[in-house]
Amino acid sequence: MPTGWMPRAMREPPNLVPVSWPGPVKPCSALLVNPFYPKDPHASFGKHVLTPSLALTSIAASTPENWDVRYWDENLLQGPPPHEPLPAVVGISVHLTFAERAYELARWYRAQGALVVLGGLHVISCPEECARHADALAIGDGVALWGEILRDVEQGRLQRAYRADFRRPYREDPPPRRDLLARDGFLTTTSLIATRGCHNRCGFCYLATEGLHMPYLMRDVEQIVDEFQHDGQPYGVFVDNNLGSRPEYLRRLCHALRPLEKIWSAAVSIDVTDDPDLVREMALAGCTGVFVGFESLHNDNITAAGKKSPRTEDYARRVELLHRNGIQVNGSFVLGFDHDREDVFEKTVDWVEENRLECATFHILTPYPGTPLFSQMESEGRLLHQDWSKYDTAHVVFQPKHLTPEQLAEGYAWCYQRLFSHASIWRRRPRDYRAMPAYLAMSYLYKRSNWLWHLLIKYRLTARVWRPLVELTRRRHLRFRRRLERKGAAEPRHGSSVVSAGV
Ligand code: B12
Ligand code: SF4
Repeated sequence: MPTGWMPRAMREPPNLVPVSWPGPVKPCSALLVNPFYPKDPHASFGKHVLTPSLALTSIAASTPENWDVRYWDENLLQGPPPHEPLPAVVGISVHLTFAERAYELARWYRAQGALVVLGGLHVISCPEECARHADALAIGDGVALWGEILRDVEQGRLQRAYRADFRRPYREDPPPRRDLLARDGFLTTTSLIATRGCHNRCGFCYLATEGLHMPYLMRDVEQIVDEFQHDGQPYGVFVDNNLGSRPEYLRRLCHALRPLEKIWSAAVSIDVTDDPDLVREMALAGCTGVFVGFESLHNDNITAAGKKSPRTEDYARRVELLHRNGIQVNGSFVLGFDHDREDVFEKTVDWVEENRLECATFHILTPYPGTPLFSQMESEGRLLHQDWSKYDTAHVVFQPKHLTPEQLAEGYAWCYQRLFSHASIWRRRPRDYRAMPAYLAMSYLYKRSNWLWHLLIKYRLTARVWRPLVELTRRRHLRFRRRLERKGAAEPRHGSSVVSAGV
């Protein structure tokens, strides 16, 4: 893949027309904005349109009935968000990587006379910084807060900050407003969330952020089935941090999903393979791909991160178990841990190829503010800067122990170059020749089409291009399931080929 070239639309946010005076606002109207973030030149530009975030569609669902709500995702390349007529309230999601753009949008809307509410992960970890750019902050679960905020606006008593934790049973939450998403603009609009939290607390993960209490909560499986059915798409993506933290729940969910005859992918930790029967249940329920945080192939790195995980020597056997059940594996690897040396890059990609992982995602270790990793790096004087826009796991923001920052950055780029090369795609091809055409089509579309992605996104062609491949995959998967049901255990083969997108 040409990693140097990048269309402007993928690098820079759309221009905001300067405004010099406040205009009239449209009462009881709200706009929710997902800000632009620059895409990683090494990874696939298509990533954003494979897995729509559920943050704003979930909040939109709790909008009071007398309010209008609109949704705008700047990453869909349709220009700047609307401002005429001016919404009374603009809600903006803030993550550290796009915090600067969120603040720019906040300034623009406030200058015109709209009230700006900021929410999202960065508001939870850095509330003081965010408060300078907002009329109100939503710290924590936005679904619990959004309705209250809008009612307070109506009554002219907006507070500076609203707080809600993530302990409330969220089966009461209304289904997300997926109807607000551009249906043609995404591979699927069916992002689903069944659980919140994770049984692990890895020191580098945002779930370990100080003050964030997110116990593992599960929604009723019937709610998930209803939402999946109602959105009418053949493929769904679970955006849960870890769908497999409670195996018994996952089993119940699989039983409920099985009759739908749809396909789906989810993020799980590799210990989901402790029980081969559960893996089979997943396959029979339509799981065609898992996103697995292997993190590292060095056991000392896993131990230092505080992750409860099987030994890395056993990863290969577990990957094979998933493959035997027709489930493809997108492995996530973090580079730059304290036990990583110069050979980490080659060793990791060799392992990915040996085990024929259909996809892999690489991340440079990134200390998110508020996490134990951040405190450690700060106390050891190893943070290079606090420019949050570079805290995107594609830049080196700390001093690695056994590598220079340059070696880490180059090694990261090399990993993607090799993974996206023709040779690597070929080496990782499925053993089953029947799975090959779809695998190759999807790999080339996802990994080698960055020259094309901005056009597919801008002209809303994503669904049109992917849908036939998704439907082909679903049908193949149904045939595979019938064989699996008959045999009781699957023949060795690779899964169907919807890229199980992960972060
Ligand atoms: C879908 C997703 C994506 C999608 C879409 C991203 C997007 N911005 O639109 C894709 C695949 C493109 C993606 C890419 C990346 N992602 Co991502 N992604 C997710 C994922 C899996 C689900 C998000 C979601 O829907 N959550 C469910 C909703 C309901 O929860 P929520 O987002 O927290 O929102 C709640 C509150 O925060 C609040 N809230 C949020 N916004 C607002 C706004 C207002 C106005 C209000 C009132 C409230 C509010 O209310 C919501 C309901 O309670 C999360 C993991 C997770 N499970 O959350 C990671 C996650 C957000 N991603 C992460 C990362 C690191 C990335 C990447 C940097 C990875 C990479 N190297 O490519 C990129 C960067 C993209 C970017 N800058 O955003 C990290 C962020 C860590 C951090 N501290 O910032 C997470 C947490 C994963 C992880 N475990 O580390 N991602
Ligand atoms: S297993 Fe994954 S989601 Fe769970 S705490 Fe660790 S990094 Fe976070």
